[in-house]
Amino acid sequence: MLPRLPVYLLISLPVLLVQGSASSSASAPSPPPRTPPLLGDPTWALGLRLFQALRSDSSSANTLFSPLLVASSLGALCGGSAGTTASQLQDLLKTPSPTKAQAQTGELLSQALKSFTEANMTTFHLHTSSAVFSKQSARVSQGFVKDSQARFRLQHQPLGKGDAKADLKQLNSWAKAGLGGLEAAPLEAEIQAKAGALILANALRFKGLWEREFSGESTDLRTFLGTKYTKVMMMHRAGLYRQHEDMENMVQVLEVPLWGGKVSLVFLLPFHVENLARLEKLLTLEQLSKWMEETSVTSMAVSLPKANITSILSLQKQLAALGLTDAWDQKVADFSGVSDESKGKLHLQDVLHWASLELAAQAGEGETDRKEQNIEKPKLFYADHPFVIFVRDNTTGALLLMGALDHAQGEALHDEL
Ligand SMILES: *[C@@H]1O[C@H](CO)[C@@H](O)[C@H](O)[C@H]1NC(C)=O
Ligand SMILES: *[C@@H]1O[C@H](CO)[C@@H](O)[C@H](O)[C@H]1NC(C)=O
Ligand SMILES: CC(=O)N[C@H]1CO[C@H](CO)[C@@H](O)[C@@H]1O
Repeated sequence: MLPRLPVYLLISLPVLLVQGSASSSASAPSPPPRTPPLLGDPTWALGLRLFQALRSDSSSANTLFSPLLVASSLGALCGGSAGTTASQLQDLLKTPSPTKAQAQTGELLSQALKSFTEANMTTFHLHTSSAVFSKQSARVSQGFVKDSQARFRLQHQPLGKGDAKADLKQLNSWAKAGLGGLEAAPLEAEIQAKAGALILANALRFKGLWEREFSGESTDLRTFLGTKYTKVMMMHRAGLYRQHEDMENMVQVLEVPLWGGKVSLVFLLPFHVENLARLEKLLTLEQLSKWMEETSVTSMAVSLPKANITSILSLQKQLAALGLTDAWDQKVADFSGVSDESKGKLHLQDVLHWASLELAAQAGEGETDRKEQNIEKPKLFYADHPFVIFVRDNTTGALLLMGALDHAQGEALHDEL
């Protein structure tokens, strides 16, 4: 392991793609409109709490999940439950400052899911699947199946009659298909599904298409100063982006829109090379809202690693820690809306999540304003060390993905300094 050298010793300035004087510089950028506040949104509230719970396990490296998918699948399950099982599910979807009645949470999630999937292929490449698996359960109500599919894209899948190994194989091959054939590492957890077990599963693979391409000529091989030092391709682009530097907390916030402006990637990058523990302690909804509000359009030279963030998670432990306790217990779980023969049998076994996000250079295709922007004296955003990333839908405000890149895959760097 290399000593942690100050960052300025390890990087030299990137080559910037600045085509200033050549283009007529008339087009003044209009600052993008304000996005709905985070505080009233269940995807942000649940996403942040889950993120903290996942990251409190210090062995976690490269975390990624979709708060929107988790929230909407739990929302669907909530529709099939009653009693304290239902109220605990509702509590998970509560927001600190509800702008709408809690009863409308389902509607909010359903619309966000729809808005998100409609942007497939123009704004991003998306593969996604959600399912509730059931093991030898009593007849599952057709009303529940129809409603969860129509509103939350949650399909019902019976698990086969085989043993735990066969179940695991079925889940893994379902996930691979859901990820559009991605060769992800399989889930290795023990799944001991008893009769009546329900397993919620989400799979999502995402590759954003930028509003402006990170040009191939301006990529180069650099060192990513993650938990291990690796060689990665860095992509560079200069442009006008919303940015904020929090001097006190030493965090840089950057928003980069995807094609069409409907969805943005938001990066939180510590000023210096460090692991993300300090930054993660700062992450509250209030702090995030504040950061987002304080961003302003700035001339930026942005450098991002070409990288994949991939995560395979069981969220059972974390959801239990956040207050979902009854659903797992065969004796007390009440999923009477899923099946009317459920008493003493139907229970939630696990909540599984496969997610992958690719950072690549590509922009979207078609009509858009491709005029080069006139960038003078840009500020640097140089993401060669761990950062936190969000993907949010600007029309609904929903949080599509939340994650952290602690380590970028690449050739290990030997001691050559
Ligand atoms: C997005 O479009 C691609 C290509 O048509 C397709 O394979 C994929 O299933 C679509 N994703 C969703 C979520 O509809
Ligand atoms: C990310 O994953 C995709 C799909 O497997 C692959 O094509 C791409 O090369 C990967 N990128 C990096 C930088 O490893
Ligand atoms: C912040 C931002 O880019 N806003 C966009 C959100 O989406 C609408 C509808 O596509 C656009 O008109 C906004 O410009």
